[in-house]
Amino acid sequence: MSRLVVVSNRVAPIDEGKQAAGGLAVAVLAALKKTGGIWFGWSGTVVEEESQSEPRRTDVGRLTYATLDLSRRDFEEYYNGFANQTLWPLFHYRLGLIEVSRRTREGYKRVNGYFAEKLVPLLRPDDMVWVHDYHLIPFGEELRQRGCNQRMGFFLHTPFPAPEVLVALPNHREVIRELCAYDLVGFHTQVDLRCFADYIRQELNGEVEDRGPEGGLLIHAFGRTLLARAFPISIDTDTLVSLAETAVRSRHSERLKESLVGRRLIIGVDRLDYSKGLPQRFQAFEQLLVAYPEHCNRVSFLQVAPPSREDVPEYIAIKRELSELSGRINGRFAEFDWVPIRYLNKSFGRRVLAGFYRTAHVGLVTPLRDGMNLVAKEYVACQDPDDPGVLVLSTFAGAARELDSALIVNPFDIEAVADALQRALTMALPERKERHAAMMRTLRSHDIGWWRESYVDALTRAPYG
Ligand code: GDG
Repeated sequence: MSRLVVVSNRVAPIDEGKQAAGGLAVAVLAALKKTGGIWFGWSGTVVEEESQSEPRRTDVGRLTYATLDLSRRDFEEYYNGFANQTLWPLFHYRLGLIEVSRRTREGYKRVNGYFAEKLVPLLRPDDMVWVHDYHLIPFGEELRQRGCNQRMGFFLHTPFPAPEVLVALPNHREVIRELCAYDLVGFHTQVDLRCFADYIRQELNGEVEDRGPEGGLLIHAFGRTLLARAFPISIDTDTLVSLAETAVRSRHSERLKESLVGRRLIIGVDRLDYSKGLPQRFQAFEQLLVAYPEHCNRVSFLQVAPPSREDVPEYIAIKRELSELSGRINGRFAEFDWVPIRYLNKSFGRRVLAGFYRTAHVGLVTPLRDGMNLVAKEYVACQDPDDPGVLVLSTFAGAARELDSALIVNPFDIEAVADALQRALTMALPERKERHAAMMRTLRSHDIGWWRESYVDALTRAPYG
């Protein structure tokens, strides 16, 4: 069996206790543990000098971590610049937020070339290379230019935008050419896949062959043939179920329950990112208290929001906005013995979170755009099947395609989200159980193992040309 070489911007800290908050880290570690191989990427360290070092290698069982540091300039141009100020807002349909600069685009290409250069000596001829996310789109082409002909796959963790949005990027054609250097390109949903196919047809006059619902699309463009397919990412369902069963009796969960003194709890857990719709979510909770005042002093909203990308101006702005908003809403509604919004800018361990999810009566997941959203799936998996909470989920999260027994909302429609919260808080047990059971069937048949196996299986069958 071929080794798997996973390449991602960040390699999760080797000490799992310190595991980064991002969804990618959680998913990839679960995938690599089974196959063994290499996990290659940025160490997370920024160094002041410009010199290019060799990868740092650490072996843990059958898994090798190989990491590189980034110089200050590389970090600014590649990570903060093109990846997070151009591609991230673009792929999340936020054209008003994109920064376009040749300097950061060149920095992005330079770092991808540097990473490829350092991976080449570690590769074996029959390895399969699996590259993750928008930071590393040119990585495959950079490897090919260095003579690598291994099977190469790419998986995009964000949405893929409609071509009408993508063309706002000055060098969009070049970016798509880079994407077409892979043998397999994976997206979360059929919607993303359709947007990609639309671009290939409309902008490149490329050919798209439909291989049926599970088979994906064969793309002929730039003189190559590749397979594009949807692989909705998921969670380690069984592990989360058992984690939540024990975590709910932990000290943290007990403390949370005691602090509620019989009140009900709505929970949100998100990286502090403008794509997650947090201001609208806070306003929807405020609207619930206005429209249904019986919930005043009866319901609390716990929002866990660990800070993210703190060097990027838009993230500084959203953090300030949320502090002001939570302060204003709490000032307006709080009682001497009740604070409506508990807004926490910090992260918790996975176990603690699992206990919090299970304690909460409503999971509120309302991104304005999201590739998948693993929190939605985690919330469902952590519920007590005999007395489950209700998931309120944005229609713009990839997860809404699968979790259609959630209460699906438009996150821009604040009054409708408040109404959905009211419905969730008053839903009778039989309906809650039925909705939960339907979603659990999906999460059990399509867990993280299914995602990894179906992707790796498709990559094993490459090349498609
Ligand atoms: C990207 C895409 C896609 C959050 N706070 C804490 C914590 N988390 C964990 C959650 C969940 C993960 O982080 C977040 O994953 P999401 O999927 O919700 O969102 P992104 O970080 O934006 O992930 C997304 C994903 O990649 C995978 O492809 O679904 O669409 O944007 O697992 O539980 N974990 C811990 N403490 C926290 O405070 N331990």
